[in-house]
Amino acid sequence: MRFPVKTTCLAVASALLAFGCGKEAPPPKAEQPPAPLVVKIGHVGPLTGGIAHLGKDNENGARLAIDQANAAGVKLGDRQVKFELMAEDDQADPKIGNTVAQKLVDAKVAGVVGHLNSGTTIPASAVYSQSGIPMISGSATNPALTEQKLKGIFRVVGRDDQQGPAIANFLVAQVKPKTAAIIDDATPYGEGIANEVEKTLKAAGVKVLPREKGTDKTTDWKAVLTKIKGKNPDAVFYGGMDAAGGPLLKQARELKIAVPFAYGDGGCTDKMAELAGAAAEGMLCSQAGIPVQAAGKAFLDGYKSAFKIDPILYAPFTYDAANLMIAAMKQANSAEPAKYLPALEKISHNGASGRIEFDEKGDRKDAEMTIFTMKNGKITPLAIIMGGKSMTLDQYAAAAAPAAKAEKK
Ligand code: ABU
Repeated sequence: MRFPVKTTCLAVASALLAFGCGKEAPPPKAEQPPAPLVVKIGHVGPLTGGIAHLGKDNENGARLAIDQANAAGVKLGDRQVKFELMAEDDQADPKIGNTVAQKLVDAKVAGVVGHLNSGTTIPASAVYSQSGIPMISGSATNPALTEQKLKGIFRVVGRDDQQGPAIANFLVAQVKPKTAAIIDDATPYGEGIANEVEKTLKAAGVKVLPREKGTDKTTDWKAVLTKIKGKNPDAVFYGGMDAAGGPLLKQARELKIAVPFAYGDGGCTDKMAELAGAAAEGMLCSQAGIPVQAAGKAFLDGYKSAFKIDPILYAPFTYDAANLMIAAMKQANSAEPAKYLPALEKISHNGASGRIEFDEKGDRKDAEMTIFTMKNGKITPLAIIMGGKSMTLDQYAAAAAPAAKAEKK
């Protein structure tokens, strides 16, 4: 493009006059605050498939913690922080779990809440640990997760070698079975907790029938149940999740197997009543932590207001897991994993699920155990075992009241 010579000269001359001949330059622009520091936190669980309801519940817990932290405002150094949740679906499949773990590592997340299943969490934990990224599961209970002693790997629930004996001892005390049948879903969680229950039942003098197996996708249990019926046990324990455990109970009652059924945490949801109907009434189950009803008020009110539903099972624990990472970052004044991990290892935090500290393996110290029954279609706590003492929900609430007051919002 050609500019007319006359116009160009005039423009240059007036610019020189304006700034070079006594006229003041405009004041410097006010300094802009630095852009917020974006800190990504990953969450992984199954968001599709039979236990997607539990994966979404876990994700909601982590999301609530992040939304509350952003609303309250967090600064690291002189930078305002904006936390972002990267929520991924591992479909409860170990291979997909590892692919998703690598995706989060590549995206440079500062930490990961998850995964949900022991079967995905155990292999994925190696990916995170090798990359120096802290991971806290809010639901994986298989002891092998922390027995690997990988750096930066934690869980905020108890373990199946605590939960299995708790539900088995309750079954022995309440039902007094002479013979018990045990079925599992052949996953690390289902098989692992079934083994713990079997050990405890045998130690209490109960005869345990040869193990029966399905998968986490089994919905037709008739062949297994017919075999069990022929052996006439006094009680049945199922190691697995509610998606397969519900149809199991429904079909057992249809086959006129009337004995008590017991489950671990994976089968300890109201979904059991949805899947098994009236057949679920009176079932027993355990959780490797406090019941959701006993979680802190800031969590319960926040969850209901954000998602318009009640939390199901593990959401208080994933909420705590995300808050633990944020608290450790604040203590270290950094979201860099290598800088905040030492603070996380020695954290002491009053969370929605009670006081949380980790032992040297990354397990939660003094995890509570709860025993439930299904009453009027709702999973209802019968006993909370805390520090070796069994108490009711009301007694727990009174004992936990001082910590609940200090619950970090
Ligand atoms: N704790 C039960 C469900 C999660 C797991 O696989 O451990």
